[in-house]
Amino acid sequence: MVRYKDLSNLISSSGITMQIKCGSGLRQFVRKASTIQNIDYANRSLKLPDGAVVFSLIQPTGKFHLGNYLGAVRVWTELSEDAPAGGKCIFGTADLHAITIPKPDGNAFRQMRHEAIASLLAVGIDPTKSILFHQSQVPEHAELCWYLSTLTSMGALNRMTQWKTKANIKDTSSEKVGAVKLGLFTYPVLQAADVLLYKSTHIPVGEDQVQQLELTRQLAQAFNSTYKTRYFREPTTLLTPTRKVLSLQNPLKKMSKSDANQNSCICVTDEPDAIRRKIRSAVTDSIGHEFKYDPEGRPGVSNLINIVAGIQKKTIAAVEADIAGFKDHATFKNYVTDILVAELRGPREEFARYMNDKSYIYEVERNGAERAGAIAAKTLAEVRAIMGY
Ligand code: AQP
Repeated sequence: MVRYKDLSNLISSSGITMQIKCGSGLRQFVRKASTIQNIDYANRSLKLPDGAVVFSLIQPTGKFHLGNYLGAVRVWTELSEDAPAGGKCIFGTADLHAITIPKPDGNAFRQMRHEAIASLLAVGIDPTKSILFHQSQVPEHAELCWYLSTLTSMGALNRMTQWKTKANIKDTSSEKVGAVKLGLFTYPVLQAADVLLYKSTHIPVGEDQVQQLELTRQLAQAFNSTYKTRYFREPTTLLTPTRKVLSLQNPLKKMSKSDANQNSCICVTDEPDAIRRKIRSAVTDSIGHEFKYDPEGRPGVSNLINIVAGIQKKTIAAVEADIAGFKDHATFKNYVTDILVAELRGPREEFARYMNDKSYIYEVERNGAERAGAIAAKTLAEVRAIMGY
């Protein structure tokens, strides 16, 4: 896992900076590291190089939450509003990955897939500017995954943290390892195939994906060196300042769609009353006379400050200054609630509108699959030729 501090050091050590502009007038600033770029709202500016291919998926495993929104999908919208010249933005659902955890029945899953597309439209992704599709609609993902799996060592997969977290394994000598399903263990190989299939250059994700994207880069190198080619480019990870939103009930772990305790998550589609109730019950601490950012000493309070900073695109210091006069938890939590309710009103209303228009969602999915499929088919034809098939 990359800690915020390590990441900042890594990024600032590169010393390279890059201007980025967003269509909404929002301007952000990105510092360029060799493999990770940090989107820094405080300095503003966001412009990807010509020809950039921005790619990211989200699992349709439940309602999108604040972590998905602030860590990933809001910036997808911002990037696609001003898509790079000669480049592409490709977003969708990771519905093949979604079945690596306990599965809902077919009808419920169908509904979750629709909801995921409706949520992406609701946060403002325009399907005329971006490709929006379901991973399962493009069979080339699975074929490239197979080719890449022949280049992936068990040791590399064993070092990945996600399968251990999802299977609740702390020690790899545990007996529980034998019961882990192959799909969960090899999840990062499919993820590498997703990214490389579109020759993606920039991958906007939350912090939990950093390790898997490093494997993607290694597999791109392994393919190139095995087949003596320069075919695959190594993609750059794009991280937002709110790259890790924590559970409201246990601020030592990340907010997660599949968390059994739904009070741990604020969903993008939550009604104001639900947001108020969840923030009121959010775990904080007993210090009520001041509210400061201190992730180790005060993780619950810090998480709420981080959420506000993410929504308002402010620095942590600016949010601390705004709340400096607060003298009790009720005032602090009401402040956070009001900001969340105002921010999520638009996406909630848009989500309801799209869910009432299923035929439009089908059309978006069909059109997206056709466009994604055309790119994927070309890549796979080239990959097969390189490999000698
Ligand atoms: N808590 C988070 N903070 C910041 N970013 C987050 N993301 C997820 N959780 C947080 C980012 O959202 C994108 C989509 O995530 P995903 O659904 O593909 O997978 P995930 O990371 O496993 O998300 P969840 O919510 O925890 O899903 P479940 O519970 O189904 O496994 C990614 O870019 C991710 O980094």
